[in-house]
Amino acid sequence: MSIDQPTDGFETRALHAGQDPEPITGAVIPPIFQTSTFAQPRVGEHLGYEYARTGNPTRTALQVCVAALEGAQHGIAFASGMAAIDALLRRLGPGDHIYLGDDAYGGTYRLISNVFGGHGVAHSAVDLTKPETMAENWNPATKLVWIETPTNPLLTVVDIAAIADITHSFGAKLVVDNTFASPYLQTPLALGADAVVHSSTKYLGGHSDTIGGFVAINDEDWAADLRYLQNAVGAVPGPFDCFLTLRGVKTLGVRMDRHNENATRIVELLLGHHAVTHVLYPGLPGHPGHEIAKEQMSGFGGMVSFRLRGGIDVAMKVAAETRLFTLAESLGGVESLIEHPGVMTHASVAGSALEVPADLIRLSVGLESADDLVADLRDVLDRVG
Ligand code: P1T
Repeated sequence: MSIDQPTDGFETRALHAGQDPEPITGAVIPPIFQTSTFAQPRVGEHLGYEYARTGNPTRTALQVCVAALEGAQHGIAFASGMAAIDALLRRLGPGDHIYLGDDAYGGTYRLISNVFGGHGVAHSAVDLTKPETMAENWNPATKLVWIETPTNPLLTVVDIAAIADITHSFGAKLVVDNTFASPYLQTPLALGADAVVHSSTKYLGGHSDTIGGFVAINDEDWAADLRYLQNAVGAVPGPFDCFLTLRGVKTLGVRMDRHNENATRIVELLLGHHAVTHVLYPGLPGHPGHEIAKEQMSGFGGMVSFRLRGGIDVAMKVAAETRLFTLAESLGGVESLIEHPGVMTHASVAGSALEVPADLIRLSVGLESADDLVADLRDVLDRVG
């Protein structure tokens, strides 16, 4: 019998799902099967694996584990978050339409508007905090609704269950990008989403040392299409990347708890600082999505955004002058990062409905000592304020 059971708790699944000891040697950790191909005993017969684009045991372990964390029947790993998003969007063809929220990762918007848009797929960016407006103006060509919650970078929270109901009432499918929350804080399939996508580069991997993407899904036919694309297109993660991501996943729960705690300390500092005009964090009682976040999340995460008195010049200075918060794109790693979305991660949304404020700073609050992080940020805010 497999050592993992669907009824096990989150941390137990993180450590054991898909990770039975390796049968030949007893290796406790799934090995890195660094091979491109697998010997076959006879023509037309194989031992479960033929060619490593099609399947690799290290990738299988990761797929089984993260699917178990999302409460999904199927997990499909990709070479990056964008590759996973691309595979899901391939459900759309010329003449189809997709709704996405008016705040989302810039790369997702670029792929939908420039790449799929160039192939005849239309999109509308809408305020999904008011899903009834989308319902009233529903475009009948819509096949997919695409949401992030909390969103990147404004940390807007949208009601997954409400949007799932609306989407399904029109016969469309709902995809939730769960990168910011991670399955430890939020499981969208249980709230009615049809597919969950991750940049596993972020909290799942957790150590800023690998790029990866993931789809968790229950729909059998869609899962089969995605597996077909995994093999036919070939945007698959290598075995070492799968190993690193799976190693990261083992500590997801304890990391997320500490991300939550450290982010709360940073939010307290920002709320009390005169250089700051707005603090965007779903854990704040005054956040417009706080009540929904309390319902659909078990914690508010490690991402904090804020706006500065003094506009873009001050924002650029703050982003460049912290000691511990490293100025860099990405998020979700153990170390703290700071960035200016308007110029960095979200440059591709400039001039669109998704444009972000020029005085916005985004923090990925890491696991350093909270006192040190608070002191670092306070120092730079005091200097500019
Ligand atoms: O970078 P990649 O693994 O391809 O994932 C793309 C992606 C998808 N979805 C969300 C919500 C994301 O935030 C990202 C990547 N985001 C950054 C690199 C960033 O700094 O925001």
